[in-house]
Amino acid sequence: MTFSAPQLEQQGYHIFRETFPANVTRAMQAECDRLTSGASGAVSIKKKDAAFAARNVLAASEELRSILGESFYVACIKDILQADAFAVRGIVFDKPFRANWFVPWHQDLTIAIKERRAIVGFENWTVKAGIPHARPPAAILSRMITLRIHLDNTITSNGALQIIPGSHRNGIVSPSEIPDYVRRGSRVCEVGAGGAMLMRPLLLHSSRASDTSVHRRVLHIEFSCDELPEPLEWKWRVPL
Ligand SMILES: O=C(O)CCC(=O)C(=O)O
Repeated sequence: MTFSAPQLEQQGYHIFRETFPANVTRAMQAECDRLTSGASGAVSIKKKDAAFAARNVLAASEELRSILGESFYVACIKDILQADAFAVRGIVFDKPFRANWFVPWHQDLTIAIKERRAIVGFENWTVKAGIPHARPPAAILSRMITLRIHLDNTITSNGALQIIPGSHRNGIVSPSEIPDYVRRGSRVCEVGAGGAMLMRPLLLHSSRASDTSVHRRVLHIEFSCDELPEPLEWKWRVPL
């Protein structure tokens, strides 16, 4: 096992050497394609009629829950977040030729919540795919962890994630500070099919559009161990 918790805390990310067996990766690819094409329960996100993502994939897929629940990666997350960790959001991202996209440098600052209520510390309410989202206090974000499972070889040319090591350690970064962080140096996270990485949602990250027609499917799952203050509730709270 290659995982080291102190390194994750220092750098804000970890790329595993372990991978899923090829047959399990193929099963996840097929399941994620089914969800991205709008299988019941998942919300397919499209651009010009081509789907490039699906939300709500964990709640919609017993198969993914079962593969992940038995995986080495989730055992690691339970260890980091302590036994009562649960998944709070699951998204599949692809960068298909007809619906390519990029994202500028940012931190993941919002969580999905069942119902909007005015609670101190929960700000910037928005609605994504019909679901209320808000920015919670930084303490909640700083304890969360994201698992990204790569279903294709993900390299610079098909839009691999770029990150700024250590940028998660100062809480929420204001947009005017981002150029300084970028000058300190970024890294491209190339990961093979069936491989995975962990990252803290407060780690600054971005990704370029794909230059190829090769799939770049990533199953992105966010975990927490915090209950929200009443009456707020996580929109999804999937034990794995
Ligand atoms: O998958 C990617 O390339 C980026 C996704 C992203 O920025 C995000 O999850 O916030």
